[in-house]
This record gives sequence, C-alpha cells and structure tokens, in this order.
Amino acid sequence: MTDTSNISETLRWLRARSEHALSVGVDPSREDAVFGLQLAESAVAKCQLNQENQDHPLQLVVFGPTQSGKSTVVNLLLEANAAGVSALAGYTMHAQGFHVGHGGGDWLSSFFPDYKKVAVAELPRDDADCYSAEEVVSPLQPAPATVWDSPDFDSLRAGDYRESVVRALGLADAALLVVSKDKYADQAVWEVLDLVRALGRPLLICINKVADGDRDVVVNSLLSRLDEYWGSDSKPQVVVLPWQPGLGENAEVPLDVTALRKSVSDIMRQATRDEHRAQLQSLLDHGWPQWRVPLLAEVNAATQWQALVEDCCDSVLKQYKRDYLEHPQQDETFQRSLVELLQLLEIPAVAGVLGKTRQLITWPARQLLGMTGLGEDRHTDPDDSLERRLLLDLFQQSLTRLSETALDRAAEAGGASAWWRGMAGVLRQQREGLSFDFDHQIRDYQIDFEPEIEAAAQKLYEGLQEQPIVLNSLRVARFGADAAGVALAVKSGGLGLIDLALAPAMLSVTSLLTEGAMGKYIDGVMLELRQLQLQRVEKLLVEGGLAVQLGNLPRGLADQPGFYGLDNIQYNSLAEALGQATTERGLV
Ligand SMILES: Nc1nc2c(ncn2[C@@H]2O[C@H](COP(=O)(O)OP(=O)(O)O)[C@@H](O)[C@H]2O)c(=O)[nH]1
Ligand SMILES: [Mg+2]
Repeated sequence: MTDTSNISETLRWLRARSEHALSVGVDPSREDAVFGLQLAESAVAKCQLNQENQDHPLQLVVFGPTQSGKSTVVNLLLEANAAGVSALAGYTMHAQGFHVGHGGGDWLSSFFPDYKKVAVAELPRDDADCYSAEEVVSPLQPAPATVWDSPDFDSLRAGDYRESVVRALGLADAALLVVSKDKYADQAVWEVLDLVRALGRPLLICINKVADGDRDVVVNSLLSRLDEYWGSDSKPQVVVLPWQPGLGENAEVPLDVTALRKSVSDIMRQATRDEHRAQLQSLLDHGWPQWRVPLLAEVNAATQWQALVEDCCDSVLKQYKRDYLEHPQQDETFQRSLVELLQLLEIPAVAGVLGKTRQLITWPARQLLGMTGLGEDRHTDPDDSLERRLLLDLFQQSLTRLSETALDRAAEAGGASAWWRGMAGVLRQQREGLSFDFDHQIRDYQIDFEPEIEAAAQKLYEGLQEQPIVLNSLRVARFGADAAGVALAVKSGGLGLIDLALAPAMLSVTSLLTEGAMGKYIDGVMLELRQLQLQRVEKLLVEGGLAVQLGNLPRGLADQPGFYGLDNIQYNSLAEALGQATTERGLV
C-alpha cells in the first residue's frame, strides 16, 4: 500500500490546485471535489495519528446541517451544559471537543496543524481557523473518549468554516449525524452523508425535532431514502428525538434520549481502527472518479496537442521536400555547390571577383549584395535565402493552424475548453518569440550545413579531375562578368533561383556538367547532399524548433490559475500515489 505521507502530499497539491481554480471562477463544480479532498486529507492524518499515538482516546464526531440540534445532542450525550446552544443559525463556528475521562494531549495539535487551539469561551467569531478541546465531567460511556460538536456545512456562511467540519470528521472513530425533521431530505445533507459513508466509520443518524404524530412517516421516509442510496450495504441505525420544549433541561430523561445514549455507546464500542487504512483507500477510490475529471481533460487535451504538433512537423517537412528539395527550379543547394566548384576550378573571371572579396565571403553576407547590385530590389532582407523564407512561412502557417484548432476546440463545450482557450492565449503571447527563435535555428542550421556544400563541391571537383575532357571544356568556357556576379550572389544567398536558372553563363556550366558520365556522378553527389540536407532539416524540425518548442507550450499553462499542468507521466504517478489505476498514453 502507498505510503501515507505521499498520499497526503498528493491530496494537498490537488486540493490547492482545485481551490485555485475555484478562486478564479473556473468550474464551480469543483467545490464538491475540494470537500472530498479535504476529508481524504483528514483521513490520512487520522491514519498517521493511529500509528504515532495508538492510544489516543475514542473520538465521536457529531455533525449535521444548521439548527438541527447538534449542540443540543452533544449536551444530552454528555449530560452537561457544555456546548453552546442557540436559535441563531451558524452559532457553532468551530470544532469543539469535549474530553471525557482524559485531558487531551499533544496528538490533538498535531492533528489540527493549521488551527489555533482556543478556550471554548474565547472562540472568536471572526476567525474560523480555531478549535477548542476541554475536559468535561460526564458519565458518558465508553470512556475515555472525546465528543466533538461541529459547525454546520450548509448555512450561508458555512463556506468560511466548513473545512473544520471535514477536519473533525476525519478524526472520528464513530460519527453521529443529527438532522432535523425539515432538513433530512436536503441535498447538502446527502452529499456529506455520501462522503461519510465512503469514510466507513460506524455511523448513527438521529432525526431531531420530530413531532409525535410525524414519527413513523419521517422515519420511514428516511429509511427508504437510505435504501435508495445505500443499496444492499448495511445501513446506519436511525434514532428519533421528539420536538419537545426544553429538551435536556428537565431532570426527567425522556425514553428517546436514553435510547439515543445507548445507540451512541453501541457505535462507539463497534469502532475499530484496524479498518482505517482500508477505509482511507475506499475514500480515495470513491473520490478519484470525480477528482480525475479535470486532470484527464487536460492530459487528453495535451496528448491531442502533441499529436497536432507532430502533424504540423510532418506537413512542414513534406512541403519543404516538395517545394524546396525536390523542386527542379529551386535547386538552391545545387547552385551553391556549383559556385563552390567554380571557385575550385579557378576559372579566371569567377576567381577574380570572388578573390577580391574573399575575406568578405562569409555566408550569408549582407555586404556583398550592395557591391554586386544584384537582388536589392527583389529582397528586402539581404540575408534571405529561399530555404529560410520557405521554412519561416511554413512555421507561420503551422502556428496559425494550431491557434485556429485551439480556438475551435475552446468553442466546443467540454471539460477541456478552458485548456484550449488557455493554449490559444499562450500561442498568441509567444508567437513572436517563437518565430524569432525558429529563425535563429534556421540560420544555425544553414551555417552548419555550409561545410557539407563545400565538401560536395570538393567531391565534384575530384570527379572532374577524372574527366579531363569536361574539365578542359570548363576551363576554356567563356564566363563573362555575369557568371561571376551570379556566382557571388548565390554565394551570398541573395539571389532567387529562377534568376540563376536564367543566367546564360550558368546554364552553359550546368549543361556541361549534367551530361554523360559526369552528369551521373554529379547526380549521385547531389542526391547524397540532399539526403543529408533532409536529415538536417528533419532534425531542425523534430529536435529543435517546431516539435520541441511547440510541444513544450502546454507547460506555460501549469503556472496559470485553474490548470493542473500535468502530462501523462505526471498524471500516472499521481494516480499511483492515490492507489489508482494508471492510464495508457493516448487515452481519450
Ligand atoms: N423544542 C426543541 N428545540 C430544540 C430541540 N433540539 C434543538 N432545539 C433548538 O433548536 C435550536 C438549535 O439548536 P442547536 O443545538 O444550537 O442546533 P445546532 O445548530 O445544530 O447546533 C436551539 O434553539 C435549540 O434550543 C428539540 O428537540 N426541541
Ligand atoms: Mg451548534
């Protein structure tokens, strides 16, 4: 079984996130989940208390809706005027423990670490994070024991102090629900009862303020309701207290009060702590289907997001192949290899131009374009290469597609719509930065790839050495200044390929090289080069820019209120910590 401190930490984290979501108005239905999480946290603390202070006295917790007579019942049980009774709703605001036959102990403050212990008479009305625990003289049996009076959970102000009801309930070895005749059918009562049932402690229900004539009708109605909710499980015992003026104030004790005391003694005697660890697990099993709903919605949405991102990468790569690598008129890589080759051939006209500017030729080189006068009117950014422009365009298209999808899914009703809205927001915020980063990665890739182009040119040159006829034709070919200019422009990455293909001088070089045995050889070298280029671009997309950066975007939601920010692995370890089944990747 999972270790309790891990359970406790996990529950606390889940609760903090859920409360955060509530505070920003995301999904008000999470209030119930918070209630269940609080009870589970308290049940964990009880298990820890059982281990660390095995002998702490039996704890009976009285709970119920407002004005049902909880404090009155506590006094009847203790046979003392201990708990404050009032006709005002929400009069009891704190958990109040009455020790019978013992004086309490340090274990209590470690069970209520977030609460201040205050004397009953001094419990403040403006601070809910207090409790009291005092010894009373009482004939209650069995003893030693502590009887807890608790605040209501259903009145208007109950939100302020409801947590202390739940904290006290977790401490219970046995529990007593006090409902009044007019409250027993309330939704709020049955919701709490549902949780307490999952907590599994011996439970007694007391219907209070029942007029004599109504007794059978009310009891039968409650019993049939219990049948409906409890099914075949063993149901709690029900006792009745009549509507009787001055109940508990007279010396004469009505029969019903005696019966109540006896039933309470019985459930206290039934209480055993051996079951508490298993009961905690039942409580976790009970809450989990509800707690996991928003988590799963996010994990599923995040899985879908990853699939979308992978899809985008695939389609960018496909388009890059089609529109760049395999596009016959946009063979920028080939042209650049040729320019390198021309340099290696030391053809005078080309070598002259390139030679003069040798130090300036760092590719891409802004300065050179100004010198050649080429391309200025066509490209606003002199660093531009077709490849970079295409990749950037494709990246932008991907971002647009992702935000449109996010907005579409946000518009669909469902648990994940806030997540998608959040993602659309993250994308909007980060779009500029992402594009900037991706651009840098393209340039880094291009600079890294430059030596490969040079190496390919070197191979072409070596091949040419074995083809003296072609080599000679090249050496004697007449290259005008045009060819040199074209070469330089390509070298600096500033010339569109269409221009290059049209440049007659280059055409003549190309045709010399692409025919016969030399042509085959060149095709081979170029094929290898393109394969390498495809690999590098794939790496750029998959390991770099697109996949990783876009894949990490959901993390931006983890810090925003209302989100849990778990991925599939984190979800599974959380589920495991609570003893729940994990999920396969890609679940829906
Ligand atoms: N007449 C009569 N009044 C009761 C009975 N039980 C509780 N009351 C009154 O109902 C009001 C609320 O009782 P209290 O014990 O403070 O309810 P709590 O809010 O559940 O603690 C008080 O005015 C009590 O005197 C009862 O059985 N008969
Ligand atoms: Mg009260």
